[in-house]
Order: sequence, then structure tokens, then C-alpha cells
Amino acid sequence: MGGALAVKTVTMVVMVALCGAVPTTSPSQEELSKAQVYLSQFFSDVGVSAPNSVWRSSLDSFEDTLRKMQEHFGLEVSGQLDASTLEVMARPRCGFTDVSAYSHFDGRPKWNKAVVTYRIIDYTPDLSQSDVDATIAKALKLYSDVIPLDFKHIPRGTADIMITFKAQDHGDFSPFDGKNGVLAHAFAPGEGIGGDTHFDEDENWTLTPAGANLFLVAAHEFGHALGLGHSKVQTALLYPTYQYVNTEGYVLPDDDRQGVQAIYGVRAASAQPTTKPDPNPQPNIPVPKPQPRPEPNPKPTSEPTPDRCNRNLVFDAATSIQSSLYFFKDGYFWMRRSSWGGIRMKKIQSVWPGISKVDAAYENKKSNTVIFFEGNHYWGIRGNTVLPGYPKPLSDFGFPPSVTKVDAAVHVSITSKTLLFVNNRYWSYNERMGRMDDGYPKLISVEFPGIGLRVDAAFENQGYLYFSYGSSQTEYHYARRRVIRNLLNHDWMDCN
Ligand code: TQI
Ligand code: ZN
Ligand code: ZN
Repeated sequence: MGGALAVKTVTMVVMVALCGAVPTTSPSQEELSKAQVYLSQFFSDVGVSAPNSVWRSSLDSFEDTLRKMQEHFGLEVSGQLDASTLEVMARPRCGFTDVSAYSHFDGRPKWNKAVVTYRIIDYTPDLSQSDVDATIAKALKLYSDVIPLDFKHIPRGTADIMITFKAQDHGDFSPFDGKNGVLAHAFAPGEGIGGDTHFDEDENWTLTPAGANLFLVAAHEFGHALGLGHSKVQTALLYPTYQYVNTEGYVLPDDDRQGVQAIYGVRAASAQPTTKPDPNPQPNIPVPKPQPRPEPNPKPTSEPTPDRCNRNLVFDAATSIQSSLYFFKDGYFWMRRSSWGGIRMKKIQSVWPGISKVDAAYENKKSNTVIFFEGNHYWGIRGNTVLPGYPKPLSDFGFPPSVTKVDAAVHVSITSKTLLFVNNRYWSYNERMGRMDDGYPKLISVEFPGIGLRVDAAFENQGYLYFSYGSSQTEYHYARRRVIRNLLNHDWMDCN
């Protein structure tokens, strides 16, 4: 067994914004010690000790760490354990921090076929082609050894899993970021880009503990390409930090095996590899009945697609996502890149399986998260991935039960608040505190005179807010609280 050598943390983003609030209590001795435990768990490495920290009292550093924590959550930076600080500490930590086991993507997308094809479109110069071929095959075999699915290599044409090595922008919505950072990504099972697995060519791909080990990264990505989300078990392959382990005789860790067998079932014993008996006998995972899921891709001919060049175009929703603008309409979206123009249309389901329509959307650039609302629930999205734990009911966001649909949403960067429009009123959500602001809803026409009575899509672009109602739009300067100009939705669509 190889010992764990290099441990490298790769893009672990912790979401803390959308947790429910809990009742407050008054500070006590017990709370003080709980606060100490909390700070040491979550903020121990955040505070930078001053050079003279050796002789500073422990109370000083407690207060300093507390200040960091208060700053992080947008609380008053008092260094004191006040009621609102205790309240935040008592909140459940959301996102990737609460650890228990494997996860699946929302809607549990899977391959509904016994043979999944893959094609290696281009290679990395870091390794020989035959090493890449063998490594990819070996990484896929980890899964086909334990589930009733076979992988077939095809040298040309369209395969289910298209594999590439490319740097930077490579034609999807997630450009790579140069050496380190993101190493690779994979799309959940589905038509088109579904299952495709991209490796960042700017990495130093290796078959050793140094650099990015292609076998381990590919094995992790193929887990995603088969429908696994991240696991909370530290020893799992799908745990979201990279840790080199000996790849010799490597078998799929228990947690990942259970996760993938829960989707596809268990490969019959006769087909199990005979060379290395499984040291951990397989518990009988109940194989779930195939779940009713939306058709992956209904006949393209029967479906009218929205016409972006209609001057009366009404949007369902709009948002920025990184440096692009996304406009949603009838289950489709148009992506407009701010850098080089050009507009592409896609079906929402093809990128974010399980989401058929978007009523409202906003981007929180700080947490690198996009929220989509549909009907009475919402999803958290990062890149092409639906975050675990979604969808959630609108009530989790702090809406009263009377709100069953959000018309539009926009995050205002300068205030870190998100405006959420419902009928003729809007709410304000404090992203730093993770809760709705008091005193809302307010009337749109009173607080934003000139933008109309309602809003059905809103977005921020280049420092301006855009409020769309029907086919028209107002460009608005938030700080100056005034309308700059009126335009049409159509004006964004590069028509004439
Ligand atoms: N790529 C990320 C990953 O595959 C992409 C990603 C971020 C993602 N969030 C996601 C994919 C949520 C699915 C679901 O996790 S990565 C590791 C690990 C990466 C990371 O380049 O950061 C590995 C690739 F686990 F070590 F962090 C491979 Cl093994
Ligand atoms: Zn990609
Ligand atoms: Zn991953």
C-alpha cells in the first residue's frame, strides 16, 4: 500500500450563504467555549498572527479570530461575542463542509445503455499516446469492474464520452485556468456534451506522484461522467481534494463503489475480476427502480425553439455568469459572450440536467455560485454542475408560503444584496448574512421609479442594472438611483 504523499487542495469552495437562521440565545460561559471550538474548527488558519503573537494573551487572539469570523460573515466587527455572532455560529454549515457520503447529481442522470463509448480526441504531449490510452482504459475499468456497464473505445465519430486535452477556453462554458487550479472537468451523463471529459492541457500530466496524476484525475472525472457528485468521505475518489495515492493495483474505494452501484446496480459476480479479490465483500445495495426522468432529448423536429430575433422577445430570466450574459426563454437559453460577441443557444436540460425552465436567475460572483429559480424551488449551480442538496423549497430562501414563483432576481455587487422580484414588489436578500433583509417586500414602482410595475428578468452588466418587463428594458444606475436609458430585449440579440 502506498502512503499518502503529496496532499494538494484543489478548488474547494465552501457555501455558507443559504442556510436557515436559528433562534438566538444570550452569551454564557458555555457559549464562550462553544465559540472557541467553532473558531478553531473553521477559522483557525484564517487569522494571521502578528510577529509578537508569542506573548500576546490568548484572549487577544480569540478576539482577533472572532473579528475575522465577523468580517467573513459581514457582521459588525466588534471582537465581542454578541447575539448576532452567536446566531451565525449556531447556524448549520452548508455546502461541502458537512461530511457524510457519496452523492449523485440532481435528477440522477445516468447512462441508459449497457455499452458506453468513449473517444480520445486529442492527446497531451506530456505522455505517450499509448500511455494515455492505457491510463484512460484503466480508469474506466475501475467502474466497469463493479457495475454492469462496458466501455468501448471508438477511434472516430461521436462517442458518449468525448475526451480532450485543451487549455484555457475550449468551447464550453468553463474555460480552464492555466497550470494548477482546475485540472479537469466532466459533464454528467446525457446527450451532447453530457459525459464529456476535458483535461486542462496546461497541467503537467504524469503517471507518478509529481504533477497531475492522469489516472487519479481521470478516475475522479469519470465518476462525474457516470453521475457521481462529490463525496464527503475523505478516502473516496470523489472527495473534492486531490490526494496522491499509490495507483498500483488500485480498486475503486468503497464509498464510490456504493455510490455508482446505487445508480447502475452491481455487476454479476461471474464478471468480477478474478485477479484481485475484493477485500471488502460487497453489501447488497438495493438497486433502485429506474426513476422517471425527463426525456433526455425529445425529437428535435417536434419542438419549436424560441426566435431570438423577434422584436417582441420576452425573457423568462437573465443573468451574468462569469463574463457572459445568459438569457432564458421557454426551456432554452442564449449565451452572449461579452468578450468576442457571438450568441449560442442551448437547451437548459442539456447543460443542467433536471432543470427544465428558469424563471429567475442571479450570479453571486464572490461565492462563484449561480441560483436558478423555477416555480416554488431553486437550485445552486456552479459551472455546469448542479450543487448537491438542490433543489430546495422557496421557503428555505426566506420567502413566505404565499410566494410560489420568483419573477426575476439580480445580485447587486456593490451592496452584496440580491433583489428578488415577485409581482409588483421585491425582496432584498443579504448574501453575507444568508437571510432576507427586514422591511421587505417593497413596491418596485416606489423604490425604482421608471422601471415599470413589474420585472420579469434582471441582470447586472458592466456596473449597470438591467430590468426587463415585457419586451422592453431599462438600464439603471444603482448608486445614482436613476434610469439611464430604455432599450429592447432584442437589442442584446445581435440581430438588425
Ligand atoms: N475539477 C473539478 C472536479 O472535477 C470540477 C468541479 C468543481 C466539479 N465542482 C464540481 C465537478 C462539482 C463535479 C461536481 O471536482 S478539478 C479533483 C480533486 C479536480 C479536482 O480540476 O478541481 C480531482 C479534478 F478531487 F482532487 F479535487 C480532479 Cl481528483
Ligand atoms: Zn471543458
Ligand atoms: Zn470532482
